Amino acid sequence: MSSDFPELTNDRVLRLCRGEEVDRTPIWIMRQAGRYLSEFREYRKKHEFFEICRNPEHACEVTMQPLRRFDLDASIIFSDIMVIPQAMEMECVMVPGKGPTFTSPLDAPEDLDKINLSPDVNKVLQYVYDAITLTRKTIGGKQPLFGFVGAPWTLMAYMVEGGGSKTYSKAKKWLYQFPEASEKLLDALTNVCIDFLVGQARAGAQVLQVFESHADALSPELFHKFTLKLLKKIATQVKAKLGKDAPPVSIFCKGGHFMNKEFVDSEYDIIQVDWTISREQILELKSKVVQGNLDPCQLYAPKEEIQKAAREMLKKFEGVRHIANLGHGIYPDTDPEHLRTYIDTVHEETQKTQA
Ligand code: 1CP
Repeated sequence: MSSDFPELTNDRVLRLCRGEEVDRTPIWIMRQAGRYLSEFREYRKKHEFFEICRNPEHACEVTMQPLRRFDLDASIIFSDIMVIPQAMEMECVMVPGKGPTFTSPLDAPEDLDKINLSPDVNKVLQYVYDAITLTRKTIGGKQPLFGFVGAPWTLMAYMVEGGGSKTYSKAKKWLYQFPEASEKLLDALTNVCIDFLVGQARAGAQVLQVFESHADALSPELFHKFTLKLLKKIATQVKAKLGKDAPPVSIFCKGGHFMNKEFVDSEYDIIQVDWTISREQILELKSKVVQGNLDPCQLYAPKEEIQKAAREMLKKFEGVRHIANLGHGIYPDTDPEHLRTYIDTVHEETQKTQA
């Protein structure tokens, strides 16, 4: 499979994961393809969001957009975490100004009978694999390509809430009121995540990231009871199924301070952290590659402030194998030139001069 792909010339991210030296700190940006780019907004005028996801040429084009603009060290396939609930036969549409919205969210345990808990993702989500294969060829080895999934709890939260929520109280109600049905759904989602990540790696993804974007809604008790073992299982099974060809796997528990260190003892290679954690907490993760963590709102500041903040962030990660990123996705009203300042500062500050 991989012999058909161009040779990877920028392997900084993969070198870090192997524990090798790098000439500068690599950087990529969560949601680097998206609405803050005028070329993306133009593209979106012509094509509906999920139409872009489902068409490999479109998905490839928008994945390439930030790579043409900035000196990035990784790319991430253009898709969305909602493709898994869609594969499970739940209708999810992108509502302008609101985000992904489910037409019939899960209301009660009986609703689990109305969805497909074990879809054949290799068939239904083949379009993502095709997008990955085409995009990796198109990138031509200039950056490695990330594949990704939404983690089971985060997906369940959207499937029950029907969309974004401030409190996730409906989804948490399931955990407290219907623990068995919740476990049934979370287990099913875990199996789908595993199959889908394995498929993405076979299609050409060179790193895999698991997004637990709503970790912050969980108490330590709920986290331990419902999700930690599933998140660990995802990494273990993906690695077991792929054997020596397994790419590095990354975990992001947004807002989950107490959770990060649970992954030190796991098969994850990279731990992504948000902007709220301290140097002490970063150092606890030192045996892994740590990815993050500038506050995306920092990019609203004047350029000199961004440079200063980037330098301070780099200091927080000193002595740690570090992939620079933001602490969450870039916001749509960010000035792309401010992002450029961040990217270039990370490179300039960390570039090792040749002896
Ligand atoms: O470059 C890239 O990163 C683009 C690919 C990408 C990824 C990795 C998109 C495109 N979405 C995602 C992941 C994703 N989607 C996550 C995990 C990361 C995170 O926490 O940000 C989540 C939670 C979603 C769900 C989602 N999709 C939301 C949030 C909803 C909410 O209120 O909680 C939104 C607004 C979307 C839409 C979306 N996905 C991606 C883009 C570019 C957009 C904007 C929509 C548009 O163009 O109309």
